[in-house]
Amino acid sequence: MKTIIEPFRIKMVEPIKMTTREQREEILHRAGYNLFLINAEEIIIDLLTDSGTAAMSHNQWAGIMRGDESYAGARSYHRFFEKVQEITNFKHIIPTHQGRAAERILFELIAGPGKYVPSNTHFDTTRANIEYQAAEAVDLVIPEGKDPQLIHPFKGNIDLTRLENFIRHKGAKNIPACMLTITNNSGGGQPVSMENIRKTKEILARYGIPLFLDACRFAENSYFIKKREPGYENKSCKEIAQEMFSYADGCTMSAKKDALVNIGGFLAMNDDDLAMKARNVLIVTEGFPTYGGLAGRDLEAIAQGLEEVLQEDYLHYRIRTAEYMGEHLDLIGVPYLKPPGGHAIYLDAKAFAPHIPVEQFPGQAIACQLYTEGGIRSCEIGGIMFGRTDPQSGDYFPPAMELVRLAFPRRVYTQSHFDYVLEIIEAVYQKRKALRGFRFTYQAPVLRHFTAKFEVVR
Ligand code: P71
Repeated sequence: MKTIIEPFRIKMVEPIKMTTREQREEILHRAGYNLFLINAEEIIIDLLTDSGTAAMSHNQWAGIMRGDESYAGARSYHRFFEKVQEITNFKHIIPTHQGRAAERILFELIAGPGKYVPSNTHFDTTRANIEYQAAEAVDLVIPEGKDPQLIHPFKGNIDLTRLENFIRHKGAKNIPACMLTITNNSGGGQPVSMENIRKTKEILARYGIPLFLDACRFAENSYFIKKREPGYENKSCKEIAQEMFSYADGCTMSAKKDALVNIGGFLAMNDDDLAMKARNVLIVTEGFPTYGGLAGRDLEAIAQGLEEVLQEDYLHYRIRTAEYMGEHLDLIGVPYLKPPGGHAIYLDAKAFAPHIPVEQFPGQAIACQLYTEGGIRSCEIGGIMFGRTDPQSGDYFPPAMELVRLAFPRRVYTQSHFDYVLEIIEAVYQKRKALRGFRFTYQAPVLRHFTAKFEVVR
């Protein structure tokens, strides 16, 4: 079947405001060519992020009404706890207001100067929280994971040989934990195989190092395992998720992704002593351990979302959407990171606009043109986000890939919205030779992509 049937009906709508090309040119100019600085009302299709942008179901909204707002031991906390425990089987589950709060608490307790935390690829908030504790975040994804055109079923896998060499070289006592980001967001939303998770755990166990999953997109990762890894085709996504978590000692979670909610997260683990310390930090900075900075109704919505996200009809529709985008980009010859990830399509900007040098941010040129052409907001994941300039020499170090991420909010847009996005990408691609690069007119010292301003290089 060519048509993706969204496995839901719509009973509440939010109008999209249409704009003209002239209006968008003016808006973009005013925003200093930074899409983060454009108001959401001035966007037609918003693919900036899949984080916190999901549409909740009728059952989640019903849960919002049922939320128990008691300070301590609320009914909603118990429902949340039981659901997370059913999937992860972790002993301690600590709610937080979002993923980075869980990261901050974990790394405050285990990281510090002289410590290393390896991962397949750390997401930027995870890296920032490790570095904030003066520890080092190390990315050890397999080489296939860095080549946008290469097809491999599990491009999110960690390089097991490099991991073991790294542990031997740095010493196990300096490695308080290893992380696996499932799916690997910075590497293109690519999955990690069950075999890779299991073998990572085997190596770590020999050295007494705990494994933590960055579990934001665990359900999408489970579905990829079901579809791509021999032996899992007849297992349910929930069983696959349960097996993935069984190899880990804990996890951080941004519920804004695969818990289908607009805010929330948690930190989970088996270690009693670490959990006690984490709860104590939580009480100082987030809230009492049975709500952790969230309202009772949020916990209720997370519990319900975790139930819905593992339904196969939903996951089929979800992964099929990215695949569908990939198939159509292939037909029109537009280069993108292959195979399509779980939550997004990433255009390969170096191949799309080879005439723009990386110092002039080809990804930004494409992202801006997608906005001017069709009011689409995407996100540059390339030199602006990850490039570094040496303060002494002034030398510029670009990242391995220049990408433009079009991330898909969950259950928000229909197939016709995606067809429109494809039309706009095609129009921009046809006129790609006219794309011009950008230079900074303002940049902040850290996380510059959020607030930077640019001008066009003529
Ligand atoms: C995404 C985000 C949201 C985001 C965050 C920072 C800059 C731009 C966009 C958030 C993640 C993530 C992974 C793998 C932890 C977090 C933090 N992703 N791990 O992709 O993808 O979660 O936002 O709830 O704090 O747009 P948090």
